[in-house]
Amino acid sequence: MCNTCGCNITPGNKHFAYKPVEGGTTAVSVLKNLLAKNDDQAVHNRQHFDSHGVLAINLMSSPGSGKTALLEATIDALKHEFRIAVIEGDLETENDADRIRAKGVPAIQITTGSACHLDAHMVHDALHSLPLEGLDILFIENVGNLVCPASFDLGQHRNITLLSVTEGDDKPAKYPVMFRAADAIVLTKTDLLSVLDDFDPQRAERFVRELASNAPMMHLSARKQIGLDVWFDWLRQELHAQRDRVNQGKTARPKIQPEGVQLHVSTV
Ligand SMILES: Nc1nc2c(ncn2[C@@H]2O[C@H](COP(=O)(O)OP(=O)(O)OP(=O)(O)O)[C@@H](O)[C@H]2O)c(=O)[nH]1
Ligand SMILES: [Zn+2]
Ligand SMILES: [Zn+2]
Ligand SMILES: [Zn+2]
Repeated sequence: MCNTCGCNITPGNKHFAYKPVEGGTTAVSVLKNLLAKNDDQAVHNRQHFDSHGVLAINLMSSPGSGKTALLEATIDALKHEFRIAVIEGDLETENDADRIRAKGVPAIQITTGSACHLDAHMVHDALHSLPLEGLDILFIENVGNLVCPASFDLGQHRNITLLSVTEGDDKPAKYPVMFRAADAIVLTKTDLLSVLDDFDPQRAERFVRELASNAPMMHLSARKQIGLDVWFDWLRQELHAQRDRVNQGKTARPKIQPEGVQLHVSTV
């Protein structure tokens, strides 16, 4: 069905995809249907989060950019201030969830098999195993992938895109869909800037602004604990905003990008 990367059929949505289809149904229409079903599920997930006053944040980046390391540093610093839980997405292994649990915070691992992103159905299955009652912030660490996760609403309120200095400062230009989906961008591993003299943070930011994005960019090193306060303040501010929305019966949707169909069906 997905003749580009095969990632559209996930453990969460395969019951929709493998229903008998009517004659003349194309891959594009099946995929559009899956994305519509995903969006319905995402709305339901967001209702779960809002009804418990939880702020849900989706972390996206290429593999190894430092998502789990940032979560570990965040939990170390904030676990007495906020009640935090994590949903971890990976193709295989329970490793990231084990790292989070070692910090004393509940974590649910979703192993996606061949699917290179999380979808709203997988997140729904996970969130019913989490103690949402009394939770302040739920982090969802998406599968390491700088393309597909940007097009799937999981029910989160905000998207964070991470860019590590080891990846090159041109990534916002080469992967515009992902960087346009970011409500905030985190430049990670800045402790390595002194040895990576070809990474220019200002150039990276210029590429982001060329995408007409005004997302704040935070520069930090989870390893060396540099620049983390700005990130923590952003989280505090977002949690405050989420509580105000909940009190007013409102919600917030992140900057999901609509390119999912085109990205996944090369014949479109
Ligand atoms: N120097 C340095 N290394 C870091 C930093 N943050 C993470 N790393 C290293 O980068 C590697 C990948 O970090 P992870 O936190 O596992 O990255 P991830 O994005 O969660 O990876 P996936 O879940 O596989 O996509 C590990 O070896 C980390 O120790 C940092 O701030 N500075
Ligand atoms: Zn894909
Ligand atoms: Zn990770
Ligand atoms: Zn439900």
